[in-house]
Amino acid sequence: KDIIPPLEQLMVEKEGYLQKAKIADGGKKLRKNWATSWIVLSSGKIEFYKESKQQALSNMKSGYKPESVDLYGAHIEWAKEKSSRKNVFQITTVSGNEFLLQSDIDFIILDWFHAIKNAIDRLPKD
Ligand code: I3P
Repeated sequence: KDIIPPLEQLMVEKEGYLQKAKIADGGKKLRKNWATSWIVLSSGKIEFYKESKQQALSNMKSGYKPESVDLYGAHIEWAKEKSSRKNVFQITTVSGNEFLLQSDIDFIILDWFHAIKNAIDRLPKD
């Protein structure tokens, strides 16, 4: 048992740190609160960890679960008007969750934007 790693771990496409703010939950607006998040993109989803995944895995004893975002039917768009910060894009899920992601470093945010957009575009549309 547990010799084979979970399939999702084999399918990680991109991971790294970004600034993240969740601004709506199920369509309900939330107070914006930027924080650093460790972000893991795999085929149909994004996971947000409050710490690195490595740290999170070693803290599993507390039943720690990352916030998971279902990318099926999700939208991604640049969101210049949603923040005073540069390089902000928004992900909106079918369930009405809205996340802003940001990095001061242009190539980092561009790489993330295209990786997530490609992941969404590859998913079946219905
Ligand atoms: C918010 C905080 C955010 C800011 C947001 C403020 O204040 O300063 O960083 O977003 O602006 O309301 P508070 O901490 O008191 O909630 P940006 O950094 O993205 O500009 P906003 O209300 O214009 O979104």
